[in-house]
Amino acid sequence: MPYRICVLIPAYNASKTIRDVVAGALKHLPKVIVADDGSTDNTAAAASEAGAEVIVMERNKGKGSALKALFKKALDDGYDAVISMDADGQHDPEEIPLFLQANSKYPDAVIVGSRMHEKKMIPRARYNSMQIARYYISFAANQFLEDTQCGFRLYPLTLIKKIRLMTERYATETELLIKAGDSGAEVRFVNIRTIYSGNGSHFRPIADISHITAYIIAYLHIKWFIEGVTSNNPKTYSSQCSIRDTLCTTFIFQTLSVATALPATIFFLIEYVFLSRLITGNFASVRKLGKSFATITVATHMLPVVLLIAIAENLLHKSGIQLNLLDKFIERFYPEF
Ligand SMILES: Nc1nc2c(ncn2[C@@H]2O[C@H](COP(=O)(O)OP(=O)(O)O)[C@@H](O)[C@H]2O)c(=O)[nH]1
Ligand SMILES: [Mg+2]
Repeated sequence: MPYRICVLIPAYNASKTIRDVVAGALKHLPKVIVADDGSTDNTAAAASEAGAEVIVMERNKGKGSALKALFKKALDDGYDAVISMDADGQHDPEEIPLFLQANSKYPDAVIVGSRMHEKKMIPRARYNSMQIARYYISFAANQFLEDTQCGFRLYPLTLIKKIRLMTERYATETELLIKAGDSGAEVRFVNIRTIYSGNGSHFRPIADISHITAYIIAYLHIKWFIEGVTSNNPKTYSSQCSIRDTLCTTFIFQTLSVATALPATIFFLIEYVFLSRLITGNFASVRKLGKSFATITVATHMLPVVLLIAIAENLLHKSGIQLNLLDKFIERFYPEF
């Protein structure tokens, strides 16, 4: 059987752009499936006219739900891998071959588009939050991840089958990277163009960032709790443990995790330093990455400071004073590794 790959596009009110995205993708792969997620414009008709198969979802449920429906469809249709793309023109279909080439070299890896090499093209606040997010998501995924927020990706479906997705909206793509990495998969990157097309965004900065942040912290608390008391155990995710999956998305657990994030890192630091005498190789993922818990603890305690600097810079900016402390601060405490 030949290796089959299709393109998946979650779409919501994207009638202006979906036609070109579908037509562009069909130049490189024979099958494009679009999930029209309760759009109120003619996204579904435009996608279908351009040659895509369209799954129509009655009510808008967000990108995560659409992705889950698309994965299910691709699995049912017997594909081996899928390429996900945004519907709004931010991903250039001409770059699909980059993913195909990477996939032929690394068939078991998730391949993610990275825009981080084009810092100047990304709005500053977005870039800064992406740097902080990737610092923590990298720890959760057991490897440094260049760009954690790009939706242009290739996923082998054998891997998707092993992951239970629990989150909604934009958090699902973060959950995918974390669970793929923490179950032992490799995540590789290909540089893609950064396109901010001015087609608007459905991303709600406060609600969606809070949602993603709460998930990451809840996940890391459970991961570090397990790793703190186990020896040489860096890969902690398995879909067989459904209780853990449920806990990570439970509102009370997420709230408690966020509220205790600062003292919890100190607790983990103590475990990292002292418990390691009894349990050799505890916090295996952190050690494997060549990091110490001391740096994570400092970084986490700097988060309220980052927030204060961001607020101060904003206020000063409004009074005409341009200050640029934040970028250096973030590079110092949330570096690449
Ligand atoms: N199916 C579905 N897709 C969505 C929804 N919101 C966003 N998307 C998809 O996710 C992509 C990125 O969303 P967008 O709002 O542009 O976020 P941004 O590019 O990160 O600012 C869009 O191009 C759509 O493909 C939604 O509610 N439902
Ligand atoms: Mg967009």
